[in-house]
Amino acid sequence: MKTVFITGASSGIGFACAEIFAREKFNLLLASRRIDRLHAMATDLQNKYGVQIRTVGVDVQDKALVEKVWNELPEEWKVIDILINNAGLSQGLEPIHEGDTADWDRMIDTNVKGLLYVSRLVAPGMQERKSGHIINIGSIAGKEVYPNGNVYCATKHAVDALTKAMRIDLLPYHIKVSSVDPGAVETEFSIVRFKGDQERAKKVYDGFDPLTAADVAEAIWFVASRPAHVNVNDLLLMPTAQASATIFNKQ
Ligand code: NDP
Ligand code: 8X3
Repeated sequence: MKTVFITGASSGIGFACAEIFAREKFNLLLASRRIDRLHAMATDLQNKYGVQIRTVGVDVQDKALVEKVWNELPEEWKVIDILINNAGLSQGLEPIHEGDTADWDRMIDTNVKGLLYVSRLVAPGMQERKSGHIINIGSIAGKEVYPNGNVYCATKHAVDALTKAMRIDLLPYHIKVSSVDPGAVETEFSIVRFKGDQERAKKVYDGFDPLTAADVAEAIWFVASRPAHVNVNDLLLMPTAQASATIFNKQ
């Protein structure tokens, strides 16, 4: 059986990926900070699909902790066929001159540095085995910038650049590198961005049908399940009612 490592699996897109990859009979290595939620979902998915699941509580911003958690894994759990670098967040939506620098640190440390720390540990095994697939979750915010999106957009542009760079560096080792870049998906993303303000978060999705986490997870599964000679470099998927980062057809 193959193993998929999904970061940010306790919610939203990562959670939906866990379900789909379990359905497809992958063993799951799941990571996020909220370990209780991971445990609960692992029990459910194990009962439903009979796959093996290992959960790790880790903050990807913490390089030493990421390394410790990885080093303590049993050897068989370090054989990763697919890495989905999904853990990420946005914090705040202010113009650059009013931004909270602690928010900037959290976004850069999670979306960029966290992705790098995890990839640095997983990629050498793929390189040795000359096989593997890294799927980075980017965003429409990695293709365009929008008012007050400044640092979040910069982190997702960095993910876009890193995806291209990884693809070049890992090419000799038959390792696929892809990115999946969604537009608006209704998850906990906006609740996190607006620091628990549920009402403000809900308004983001008023008047149109956003993508669901399951829509994005199905796209990720499509990318992951192409034949060996096919790589999807970049998959940008949007709600039908969204033409660009800021242009919506709201009813
Ligand atoms: P959610 O907030 O629902 O899920 C985010 C996940 O990331 C959670 O499981 C969270 O777990 C985890 N996470 C956040 N910070 C850390 C951290 N420091 N260490 C480990 N895990 C962390 O949002 P989404 O599912 O929407 O987001 C998933 C990805 O998709 C992100 O990279 C996001 O930028 C991207 N994206 C989202 C879009 C959207 O509109 N929703 C559109 C485009 C891209 P925990 O809190 O337990 O650590
Ligand atoms: C999340 C999508 O455009 O709301 O990456 O920032 S956006």
